[in-house]
Amino acid sequence: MYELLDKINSPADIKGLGTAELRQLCDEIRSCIIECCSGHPGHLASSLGAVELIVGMHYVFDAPADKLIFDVGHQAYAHKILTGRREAFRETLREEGGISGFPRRSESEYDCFGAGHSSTSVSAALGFACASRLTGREEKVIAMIGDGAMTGGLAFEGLNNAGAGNADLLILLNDNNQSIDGNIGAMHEHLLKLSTSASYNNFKNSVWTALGEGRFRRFIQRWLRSLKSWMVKRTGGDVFESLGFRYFGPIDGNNMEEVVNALRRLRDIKGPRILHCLTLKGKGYPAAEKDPTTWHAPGRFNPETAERHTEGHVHDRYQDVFGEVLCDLARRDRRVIGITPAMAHGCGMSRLASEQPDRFFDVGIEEEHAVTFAAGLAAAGMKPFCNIYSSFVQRAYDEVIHDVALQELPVVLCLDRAGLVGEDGATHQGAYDIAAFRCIPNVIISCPRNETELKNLMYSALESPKGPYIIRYPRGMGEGADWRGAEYELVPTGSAETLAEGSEIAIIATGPAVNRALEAASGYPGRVGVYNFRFVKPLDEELLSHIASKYGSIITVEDGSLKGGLYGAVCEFMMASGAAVRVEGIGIGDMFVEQARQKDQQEAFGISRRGIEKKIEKVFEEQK
Ligand SMILES: Cc1ncc(C[n+]2csc(CCOP(=O)(O)OP(=O)(O)O)c2C)c(N)n1
Repeated sequence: MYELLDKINSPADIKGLGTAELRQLCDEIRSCIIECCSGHPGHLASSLGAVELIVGMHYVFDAPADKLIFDVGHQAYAHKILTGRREAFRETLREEGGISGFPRRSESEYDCFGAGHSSTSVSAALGFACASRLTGREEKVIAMIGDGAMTGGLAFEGLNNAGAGNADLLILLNDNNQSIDGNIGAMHEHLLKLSTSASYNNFKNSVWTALGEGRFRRFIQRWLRSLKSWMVKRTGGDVFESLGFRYFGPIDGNNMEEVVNALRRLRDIKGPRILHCLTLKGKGYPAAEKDPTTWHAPGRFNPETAERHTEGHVHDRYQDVFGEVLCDLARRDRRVIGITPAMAHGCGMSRLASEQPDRFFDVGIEEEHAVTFAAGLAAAGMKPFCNIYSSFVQRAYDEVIHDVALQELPVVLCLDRAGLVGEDGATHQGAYDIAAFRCIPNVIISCPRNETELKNLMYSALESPKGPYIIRYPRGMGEGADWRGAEYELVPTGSAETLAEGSEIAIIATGPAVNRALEAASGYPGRVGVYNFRFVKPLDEELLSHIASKYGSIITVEDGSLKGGLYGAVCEFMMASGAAVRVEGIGIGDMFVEQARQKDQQEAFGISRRGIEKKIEKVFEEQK
């Protein structure tokens, strides 16, 4: 079906190709990515933009001996296609048991370092470079990082260490001038300035190559430095050179010839060096070029017409509720601020960005900074709503403890994508937030069971004088509650709700799983009670004591880790109170959860009507 691509089974197969053939290969890889992503939703635009850079890396370097490390890893589809996974990629991308959307060490020897979260590549590459030096291996180490990922604090830490240590490391900066939304921040401005001083850099690099080794080169190098310092005044300074890297570029990262020439030149230079490559996100698919934010991860689409298939949302998504309620609260209270680390579109905060731009802050991929920035705002009397995906807040653990909880600052931490997330797989599961934060003093952890409860918890969090006030809710569609029609109601902190009284088994559930518990319990009227523990911390201890005195068995249900989660909390309470009650838990076990459809993952852990029914039957059976 693809004239060239079908013959490529490993990077060795591209080594003999000429430039025209490499260009054709890039076209075929693009078609393959578009065809595959149209039916297997994935990260389309980023992968399309990086094709020439990846082909160039495999052409010039010798993986797997040479180490190619991808930041985030969502742009690495061409790498998967070239490294013996073409058919599996086409047939199983992001499916259960199939090819991951990110590099994975367990998937291929060519994936030397796994990813999914941003800004790790420089540090990981430095690790490889140091190991290579210490063991006397000759391998080259190349990290590929986007301009968005380069804004993350971890990337700066890596640069700081690598530049000072004179590490032998090449960084390919894939600068498409976009994160998911438009990229932001001072580093972004700096890259723009560097791009516009391209003529100086081209001049410098040609002189460097033409001179060869020797004293004359060193003299010219000094002269170039003075020229650079003049340029520095004009461009605002080259941060990479100041950090000890040799900066090359910018080059056109979608021009195959330029990419190969630059990589060949840089392959044999030693030391920390960075090649600045300008690319077009979505390259080769007009709809994605035009709107890279929507086409970052567009879902299923018709490749011919670029018509996107809506996933049949019959109800509003939690993200719609969050976005609208935040705007409404911001209209009512001037102290309300919205903060997102680069996920405005995904979390629903774009609405606030257009309605109240001065109270909206996209801080870049900087979860740690987002939390401490929110703490500063709260200390100064504002009411920050900081929205972070559950798995990304793991980055900001210390900031939540040290800057927010310790000072009891009223920061509202909205954790989107809590629970099982589906096809993004193990790196993105929002499984650990309850367990991670439950042990921290002063933290309030809430989980709305539906859209209206999310609205009311956001309102209650605004009214709370103390924090951190965590509201965790899942990815995607709500329960169909009439949240727009409902007036705001204050939810007392730590209060649970009795939804059905029973006599034999009590189901203590949190989040939307409460509704599945109600459905399951409806088959056992009067026997199975259902309690909505919308706060996992503080726990409603009065209600728990009541439950302990009334029931012989408890089933907890949560879309999160059992260890340290609601299950852990209820067990601790029952042990401490000496209650003679048995506690069974439904939730995520002690394992990383791989990619699959979100519904299938929930079913696999029993976080579903059927799963809860099964557990009820098991408990009844064992009670006999
Ligand atoms: C720690 C962390 N925060 C947020 C994200 C979500 N995320 C995935 S890709 C991306 C944008 C990355 O931009 P860039 O590095 O420029 O790559 P591009 O997609 O533009 O090629 C973001 C914010 C993440 N993966 N990890």
